[in-house]
Formats: sequence, structure tokens, C-alpha cells
Amino acid sequence: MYLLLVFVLQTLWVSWCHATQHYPASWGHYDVCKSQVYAEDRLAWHYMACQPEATDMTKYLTVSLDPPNITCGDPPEMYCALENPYMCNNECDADTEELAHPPELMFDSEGRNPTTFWQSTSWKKYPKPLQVNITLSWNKTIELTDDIVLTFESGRPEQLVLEKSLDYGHTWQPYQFYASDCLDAFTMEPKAVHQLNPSTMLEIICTEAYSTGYVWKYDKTVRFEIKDRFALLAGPRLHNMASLYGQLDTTKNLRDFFTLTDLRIRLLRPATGATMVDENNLSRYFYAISDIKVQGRCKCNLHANSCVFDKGKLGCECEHNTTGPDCARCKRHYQGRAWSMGSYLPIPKGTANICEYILPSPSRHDSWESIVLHQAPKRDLFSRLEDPNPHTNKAPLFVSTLISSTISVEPQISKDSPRNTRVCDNVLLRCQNGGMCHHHQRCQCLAGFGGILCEKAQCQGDSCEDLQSSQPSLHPPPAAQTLPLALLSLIPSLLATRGLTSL
Ligand SMILES: *[C@@H]1O[C@H](CO)[C@@H](O)[C@H](O)[C@H]1NC(C)=O
Ligand SMILES: *[C@@H]1O[C@H](CO)[C@@H](O)[C@H](O)[C@H]1NC(C)=O
Ligand SMILES: *[C@@H]1O[C@H](CO)[C@@H](O)[C@H](O)[C@H]1NC(C)=O
Ligand SMILES: *[C@@H]1O[C@H](CO)[C@@H](O)[C@H](O)[C@H]1NC(C)=O
Ligand SMILES: CC(=O)N[C@H]1CO[C@H](CO)[C@@H](O)[C@@H]1O
Ligand SMILES: [Ca+2]
Repeated sequence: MYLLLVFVLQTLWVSWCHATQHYPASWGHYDVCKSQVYAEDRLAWHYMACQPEATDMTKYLTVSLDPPNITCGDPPEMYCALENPYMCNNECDADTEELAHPPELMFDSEGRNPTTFWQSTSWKKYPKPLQVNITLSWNKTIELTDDIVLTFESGRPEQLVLEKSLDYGHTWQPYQFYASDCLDAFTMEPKAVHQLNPSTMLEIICTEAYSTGYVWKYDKTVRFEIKDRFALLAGPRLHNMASLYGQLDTTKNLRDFFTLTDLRIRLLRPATGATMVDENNLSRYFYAISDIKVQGRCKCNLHANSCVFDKGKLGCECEHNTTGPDCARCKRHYQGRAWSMGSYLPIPKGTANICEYILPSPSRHDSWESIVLHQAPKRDLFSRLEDPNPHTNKAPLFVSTLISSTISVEPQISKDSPRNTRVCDNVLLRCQNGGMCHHHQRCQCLAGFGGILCEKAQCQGDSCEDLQSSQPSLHPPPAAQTLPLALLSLIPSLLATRGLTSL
């Protein structure tokens, strides 16, 4: 008996350890942009990738309907229940507060009884389609972090399309199609998200799971399954977030898929509950939505941990000397290095990729010494190099600040490798676990590591877990080897462009 108890306790302990080990990186991480650390007996800033917390984004949107007069109640109208044409006690009157159903009621907090909802006019003009666009606009790029959930008070529509815009409503792309018969409505084969795999995870599908007619009383929601798509990369309980973050860092398509400025719900055909529409009582057919859930965060390119809503406008509170609503560029005088978004890797703190101060262009008479002296104290970038032996670090640091300054005054050096196709960079050390950056295009990993940024330990079974749990600390490539090599390759261009031949 006692033994059994011990055994049970131990099993619980082991599974608890397993669980805590596997859920370290939820979407709530990356909440700090910088912290002060003691380095060489003085306070220095340590910069990290950061993003705002995920929150209820429906508080910050504006909603518009097309056609604009599609909301019920003007003139007042009586509605009948879909399942019973003799039950007609649903009255809509825009001029009476208790009987009005304006669009705001899709975004108030639910949970009270009776529910509050927006309602459309009925399908009076049948057989002309009853079509409504509900457009939600943020006037800011946001990133979805959880499922979009629409709750219908009427039957769920027989046809609807969820669309999104990435450019403030200029162009639209479908996100997902919903129909009781996908082939008939959109000539698409019905599919479910769980039928997708990592290579098809961005496929736009048509689903029949949310349009069932008769059982609507028991399920009123229509979902866009964000989490199920994340799970295709991060595993069923999102336990391998490192894999998802690694992919998000390097795959623009994937980032863009979950990014938007506007959402549009295109209601194309209301619930009819049968194959035939009852033309004698069209008051049974209409749309009514009680709630819309959109969880997400402002997109700040990993350069801000807060986003403020000021004068009706969302904006990132940019750090790392970046600016703009999405922190998508460097502040004036801080374009010392091409702007780049922060990186989720290495987990858990990421890489800040701060904007660097532009140094005044040195005049022709400046010697190497004066350039170097001018910049020697500026080494924030390398404060991450936690080499226990300061002496091995000194020289490469010195040299590397020179390299970054060279790039800043000689923009043509970086021209031949456009910034957005760069995978890695030996100066920023984005390859991990000792990997070396090859032509900014790929990381050459050390034996035992794989993945685009060498972030994955290649291992099997149990030994894997040890490697991965010890992985978060950054293992810099031996600086003394890489940086002088980089310098050597730069010397010809230095000599040619700087007029330093006089040395
Ligand atoms: C809405 O307005 C349009 C013209 O803008 C009109 O043709 C249509 O009949 C109106 N619909 C309703 C339900 O009032
Ligand atoms: C709704 O939006 C689509 C494009 O997203 C557009 O073609 C259509 O005209 C809009 N209006 C209505 C009433 O469907
Ligand atoms: C959107 O934001 C910009 C500022 O970034 C502002 O100028 C513009 O008026 C806003 N548009 C709307 C429709 O609120
Ligand atoms: C049809 O709708 C009207 C209201 O428009 C209602 O009075 C009537 O009872 C409904 N049912 C039938 C079967 O006509
Ligand atoms: C991250 C970073 O480099 N921050 C600097 C931005 O610029 C101001 C001065 O404008 C500095 O004080 C910050 O340290
Ligand atoms: Ca409501």
C-alpha cells in the first residue's frame, strides 16, 4: 500500500517535471525589452527581444457594415423563429433601446442574460442573396494569438467567408471558407485543420464543421482555428514552441499568415434549416451575432513590450531606438546598421537587434586609432558574449566594433545582400550553438545541431531532453576565430573606399 503511494507520487512528480519542462515558452514570454546588468564593474544595458502581451483586440477596433442600412429595426420588423414559423415574437426597433440590435452588441461583454446581439434585416428580397460584410479595422498591424470565435444568435450561416487585409483594407485575401456544402458553394473539397500538416499549414480551406443546419441550437460558434495551426509546428499541446519561434523568425509567409490590419466576415447565405426556403415567411431568415472574439497583440517587430491606445489609435511604444507604429524602422541618427526585426531566438530571451547610433563620418585625415578610440566604449551589442576570460575577448571586440562602424559609413558593403533575405549574420551571432553564418544565407552547424539557426539539438530519445533544456544559453562561436576572418575579407574594400592607402 505504502509502496503504491510512493509509486503514484513519484509518477506524479515525474509527469509534473515533464510538464513544466515542456511548457516553458508560452506566448506570454518576451515581456522585457531591456534590463540593467553589471558588466566589468559598471552598469550596462542588456537588450532583449520583446513583444506586448496578447489581449482582447475587440476593444480597439472600428466596425463597419456593408450595406450600411442592413441592421434591423428601421422600419421596425417582427421576426419568426427558424424552426417554428408560428413563433414570431422577436421584434426589432432601432428607435427603442431594448429592441434595437446595433453592431456594438457584438463586442460588449457577454455572460449576462438575455444575450445582446447585432441583427440584420430579414431576407425580404429573396431570391436576391442576403449578403452582409462586417469589417473590423484596427488601423494597425496586429498578430493573432488565439482562435477567432463568432457566436451566432441566429442559426449559423450556410455560407460565409472570413477574409483579412494586411494593407489597411486595400486588398483582401480569404482566410477560411465555411459552408454546409463546400463543393456546391465554393467548388472546394471540404477539409478540416487537423487534416493539414506542417508543409500545408498555411492552406486556405473550406470547412463544413460550422454550418450544420438543424443542430444549431446546441452549437452557435464559428471558429477560425489559429491554435490548431500553431500546433502543426509546435506539437499538440504547443510543447515545442522553439520550433514555432524558429520558423516564425525565418519564414515571412508564416509571420504574415497570422498578421493583419483588418478582418472581414462576409455573410453570404443565412441559415435556412432545410433545403427549401419558405417563401411565404421570409421573416425566419436573418443573421444575428452576439459575440466576436479576436485575441492578439500589436505587431511591434519584437521591439516593444507595450502598445497604447491613444486618441483612438493603437501604437507600439518602441524601444531599441526604433520608431513608427510597428517599430519598423530605426530612429533618426540611429541607422548605423540596417533595421531588422528582433529575433525570437535563442529562447527564452531572443535577440534585440537594436538600432545603432550613426557615427559622424570620419574625415579623410582620421587615422585608424581615432576611429577605434571613438567607438571603443560602444559595445552593447557584445554584452551577450559572456566569455569567462575577458582577455580572449578584448581583441575581437575591438576589431568587431570597427567592422560595424565600417558598415555604417559604407552602405555599399551591405548592398549586395538585401537585409530581408538575410538569414544570419556573424556580427549578430544569430546562428546558435556554435554555428557559423555562411554568406548571410545559412548557418553551418556544428555536429549534433540542426535547424535553420542550428537551434535544434539533433538527438534521439531521452538524451534529447537534456540537450534541449540546457540549450537556451547562447554558445557564441569562438569569436577569436570568426571575427578576424571577417575583417580580413573586408580589408580590400576598406582600403579601396576609405582612402586609407596612405597608411
Ligand atoms: C438600403 O439602402 C439602399 C440604397 O442605398 C436601398 O436600395 C435599400 O433598399 C435599403 N435597404 C433597406 C433594407 O432599407
Ligand atoms: C463585401 O466585400 C467584398 C470583397 O471583400 C466585395 O466584393 C463586396 O462587394 C462587398 N459588399 C457586399 C455587400 O458583399
Ligand atoms: C490611421 O492611422 C493614421 C496614423 O497612423 C491616421 O493618420 C489615420 O487617420 C488613421 N485612419 C483612420 C481611419 O482612423
Ligand atoms: C409568417 O410571418 C408573419 C409575420 O411576418 C407572422 O405573422 C406569421 O404568423 C408567420 N407564419 C406563417 C405560417 O405565416
Ligand atoms: C537601445 C539603445 O541603444 N538605446 C539608446 C537610444 O538612444 C538614447 C539616446 O537618444 C540612448 O540613451 C539609449 O541608450
Ligand atoms: Ca453581445
